[in-house]
Amino acid sequence: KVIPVRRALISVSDKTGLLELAKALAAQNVEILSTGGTAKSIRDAGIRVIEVSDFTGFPEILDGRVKTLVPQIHGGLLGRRDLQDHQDQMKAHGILPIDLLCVNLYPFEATVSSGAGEEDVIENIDIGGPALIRAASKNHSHVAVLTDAAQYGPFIESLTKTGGSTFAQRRAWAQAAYARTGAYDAAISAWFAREAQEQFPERVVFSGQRKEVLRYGENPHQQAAFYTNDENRPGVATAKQLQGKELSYNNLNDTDAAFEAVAEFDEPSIVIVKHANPCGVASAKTLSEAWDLALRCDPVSAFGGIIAMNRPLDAELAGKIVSIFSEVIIAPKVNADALAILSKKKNVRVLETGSMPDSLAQGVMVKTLAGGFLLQNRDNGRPSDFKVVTKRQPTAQEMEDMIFAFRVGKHVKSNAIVYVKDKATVGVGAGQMSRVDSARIAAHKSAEAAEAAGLSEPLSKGSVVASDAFFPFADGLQAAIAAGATAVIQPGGSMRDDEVIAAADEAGIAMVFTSMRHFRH
Ligand code: 93A
Repeated sequence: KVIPVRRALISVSDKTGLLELAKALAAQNVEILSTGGTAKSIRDAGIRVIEVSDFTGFPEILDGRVKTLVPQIHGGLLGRRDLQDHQDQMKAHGILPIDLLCVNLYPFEATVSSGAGEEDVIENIDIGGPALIRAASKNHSHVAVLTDAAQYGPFIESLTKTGGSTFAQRRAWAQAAYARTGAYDAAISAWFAREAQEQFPERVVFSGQRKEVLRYGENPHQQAAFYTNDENRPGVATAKQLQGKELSYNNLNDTDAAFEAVAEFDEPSIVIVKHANPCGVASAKTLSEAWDLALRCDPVSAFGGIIAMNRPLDAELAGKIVSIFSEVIIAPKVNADALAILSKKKNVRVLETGSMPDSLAQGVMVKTLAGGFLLQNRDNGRPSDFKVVTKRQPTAQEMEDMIFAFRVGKHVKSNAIVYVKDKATVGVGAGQMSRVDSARIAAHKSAEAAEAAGLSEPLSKGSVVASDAFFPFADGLQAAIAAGATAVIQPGGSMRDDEVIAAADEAGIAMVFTSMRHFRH
């Protein structure tokens, strides 16, 4: 049965399609009620509209937090047309029926993703809108509810032809309406959950399951044990060991560093780690290609290293890996033919994790110090704001390599300097007390690697370079320029940024600021 529309309430944050709808309603002599901003848009288009506050005699108060949360509105949406008792009560309280509701909500989700601050986020929690939607949808036998501009067209068509809408239409719109308010509340609760995780309780208790007592700690005179406390995170704590000697304390620490680093990349990638620092990282079309490039970066350090990958380990790669001595191999999956090849080196520890972890996941890190400990969230940050600060713009290839280099740098101990070419590291400087030393060491390594590969020029020639924190002086940058880098990525924010930018401009290289630092100590 078609229910005619005589009175409509429109309250929309997103004004898309609003005027077409209002025009169609006005053409059918429908009385339009509306809230502040929406009423203004309709009025400005020359269409007759009544402000909700005029309709109810109650003003919008509390900065608009209370606009439509009044009995005249909710009574008008909820009153049953088929019950005399409801009709009598509405009459007694001066409540007029509202036959159509059109609402879209404050843009909570968009506000959160824009990175807005807490106050803005909270203010964008719509209360009146969902209340209206839920009320009208409950009474869908009598009231039509539109929550999406895509529904306006079919509604207008039906209104123009019949003066109203059918039960089937109203029921479908009610279902869509509850889906929308449900999703909206889920987004709000997810925001609260994320916020809560960012704060630590007054008293922190660490608990875990002892997985094994280790032979010793970092050194043979230290006792050690391995505890696990998150069985859902794929990685070293939950991996299955397929073969090899018992894992040592240092093996576990290094393997974790390698696997967490390789999880940063989407393409087939390899990370080789020594002493918790990457000494070769590469992404390529296949794991086997990535391996060749990762190994090229520092074949000397790769000896006795930890090898991590983000794709199933196949026979081709296994054949290459066994040609050098390595301590641990960790992969989401190890194919049977690959394992058969690795089994010839029965000491090498092979770990299978089942899947890859989410490198953007939240987590808490702990570091003990004498008489206490430090807690922090894990560094799951990724810069999204790349600002070119030099006269020269980076090429697309340089930009891709810089993002890769910066992401590798996050997993290198500070001060970290990482040279990259074609999504492969070609020189890594780690853990130095001065940034210029890291830059020089990385360049030196790249020259050595080129020599080992029989190349005449250092691999850093024509590379890009990433620095985990800003260059305090131009000297670190100059070392990179001397090594042949053509583009630089770094957080920026030094007192001497101007000098550093001038040095880059003078050398004709491109430089990008990320505004995000990746210290790792
Ligand atoms: O602040 S509210 O939670 N309180 C209300 O009473 C209320 N009524 C409608 N938000 C409220 N609305 C929302 O205002 C609607 O859901 C819509 O998104 C927005 C439209 O405001 P304006 O017409 O002033 O642009």
